[in-house]
Amino acid sequence: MSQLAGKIGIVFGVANKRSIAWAIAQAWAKAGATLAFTYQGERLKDNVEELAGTFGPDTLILPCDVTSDEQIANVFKVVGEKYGKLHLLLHSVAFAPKDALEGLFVNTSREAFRIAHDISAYSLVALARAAAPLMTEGGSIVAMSYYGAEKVVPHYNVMGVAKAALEASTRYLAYDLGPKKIRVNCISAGPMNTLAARGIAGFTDMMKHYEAHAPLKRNVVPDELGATGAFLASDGAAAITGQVLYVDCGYQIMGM
Ligand code: NAD
Ligand code: 0WE
Repeated sequence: MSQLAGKIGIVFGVANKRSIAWAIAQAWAKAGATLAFTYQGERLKDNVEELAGTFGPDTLILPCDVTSDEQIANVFKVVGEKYGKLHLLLHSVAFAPKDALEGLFVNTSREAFRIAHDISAYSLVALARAAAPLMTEGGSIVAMSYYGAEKVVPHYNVMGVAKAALEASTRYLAYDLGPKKIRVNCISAGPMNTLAARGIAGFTDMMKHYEAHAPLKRNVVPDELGATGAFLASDGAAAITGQVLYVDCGYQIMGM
């Protein structure tokens, strides 16, 4: 219940109430953590203020486009000034230009490849590096991945390659930061009906496919991602680092 009491966390990737980041933030807060939030740009500021504001008027809410080294530096400067330390970091951020998720992977442009990797994979490295000096009591860093990192999911394309880079980065970060008692893990979630999934052709059929083929015969619900996020943040996961945990109703084990 209060397994995260006294922990300070920062959440990257809330866009609206359907965001996976919001589900995990709620679980972290319920377990007693004090949270700060970032938003990508002015467009999302009001949304995040309204949601994060439910944790009290004192809640730190800062702008952070992860393509900006300056904005990343500012976030950790302000968190350092306010709390002096940090225990938890959630990376729930991904983006690839829309046309790269539509046609063939072979047609991915140099620029779409760069953008997808910068926002969806390199950002974890940059955030971990900036967070580490504040994680003086140890820490837990959690990032969100998807099965398209390891198997071909039609149209996931360059995002699958970027998620493979995110998962490999998780392992190298776990090695570098392990001596500081900072753990780094990924949650590989089954498909969720969020803003990032909206407008993706065939997404409803994909949810039906998971329902039919996953051992549990259903899709994942946001609270279940929250529960896994809270577990990875807790001392129950004290010996788990560098891993990808599948929270997908078992879909990943299937061969056919
Ligand atoms: P979402 O749209 O709610 O969240 C994506 C977030 O990325 C948004 O908050 C957006 O503002 C942020 N973002 C994009 N570009 C950014 C930038 N330059 N700087 C800062 N933030 C930026 O969708 P979601 O489904 O909650 O996605 C969260 C994470 O979960 C992503 O990493 C996604 O790949 C992953 N994931 C999603 C699913 C799914 O089916 N929805 C499944 C597995 C993994
Ligand atoms: O990681 C994701 C989606 C991330 C994402 C979504 C968008 C939509 C809007 C990244 N970039 C963009 N760019 C946009 O312009 N998921 C795991 C959800 C997802 O997206 C897919 C999927 C699944 C599942 C795309 C194709 C096929 C399957």
